[in-house]
Amino acid sequence: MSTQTLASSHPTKQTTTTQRWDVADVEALLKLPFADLLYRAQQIHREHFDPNAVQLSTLLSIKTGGCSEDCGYCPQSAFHSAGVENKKMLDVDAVIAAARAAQQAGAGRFCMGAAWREPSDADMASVVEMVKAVRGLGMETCATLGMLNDAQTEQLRVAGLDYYNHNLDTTPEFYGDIITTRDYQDRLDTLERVRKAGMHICSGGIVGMGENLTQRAGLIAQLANLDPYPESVPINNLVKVEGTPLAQTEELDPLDFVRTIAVARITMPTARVRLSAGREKMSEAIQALCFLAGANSIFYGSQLLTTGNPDVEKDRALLDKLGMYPFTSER
Ligand code: SAM
Ligand code: DTB
Ligand code: SF4
Repeated sequence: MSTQTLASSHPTKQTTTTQRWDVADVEALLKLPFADLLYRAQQIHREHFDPNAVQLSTLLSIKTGGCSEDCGYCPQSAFHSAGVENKKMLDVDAVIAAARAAQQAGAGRFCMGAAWREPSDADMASVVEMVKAVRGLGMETCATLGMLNDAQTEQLRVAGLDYYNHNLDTTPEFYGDIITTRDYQDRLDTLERVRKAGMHICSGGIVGMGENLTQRAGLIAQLANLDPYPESVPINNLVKVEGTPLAQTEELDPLDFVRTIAVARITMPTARVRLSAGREKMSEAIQALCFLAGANSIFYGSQLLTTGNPDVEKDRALLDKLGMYPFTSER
């Protein structure tokens, strides 16, 4: 498979795009004997990264609940009854205080999430202040606000946003089973805007939503075929929340989660692959296998958006046990 190297807007890093991945090729990787798969992923990981360094991102929900989209996995959708309280947007001072605390705890990146289909102009004015302030602390900034138009994308770039998180979530073939209120193409359009504006893309998906192996391969192929592929790739294991349509979904075999991480690493060699939602229920052994498979980023802090995550002490102890350490800023 031939590779081509593109200079990214990032001053210290290059993003490598690889020739298109067929879903069948990705599926074949997912089916490799486990040891062969992890060996391949680990080799590629070591070619591009210090395998013991992990990037730490802390999430904050800046606007919680009452979202007008019907994403079947999400406790914040107004279509479901997951008991999430609909709150107004946090004020800038509260966000700065949370970012400062995250920084003191060792996080390098701060990601601000909002339960919006898309931000309004009034929302944007506050978000711009938040991004500027968090950047002023010296942290990498990330936001996930839903779909963006050109003007909003430009506002975020000017404010100094480093990463925009917008997940493809699943393969196009399974997407309609999970979300009906916006199209796959809407997501691709937002990613394209972010890319054109020169910001880094954080885009991944959720596994364990009842997708089959081909559909899981389809998600990875979609991400890997973005040109260039995302700098940051969060792989979420579905957090099943009572009151959401996916609450009773059958549990994904944890080793299949590890396989997904390995295949993300192989197909997107220079991306930060994030072992994302779902860690609270994951054993330390499975998390260690994920790191061995090429994961080199985690959400850090006891809260994701509305659900829990391992607390800082627990994660520090795990990283210590594995001889791993935080990766400092890529900016
Ligand atoms: N509203 C914006 C959007 O959807 O683009 C941003 C926030 S939304 C909560 C960000 C991402 O969180 C979703 O795209 C999805 O991948 C992830 N997510 C939401 N609920 C989840 C769950 N229960 N388990 C795993 N990931 C989840
Ligand atoms: C991502 O890929 N996962 C994060 C972040 N990007 C925004 C969100 C996970 C949410 C899990 C459910 C919740 O806490 O509400
Ligand atoms: Fe809204 Fe985002 Fe949740 Fe979908 S994932 S319901 S867009 S907050």
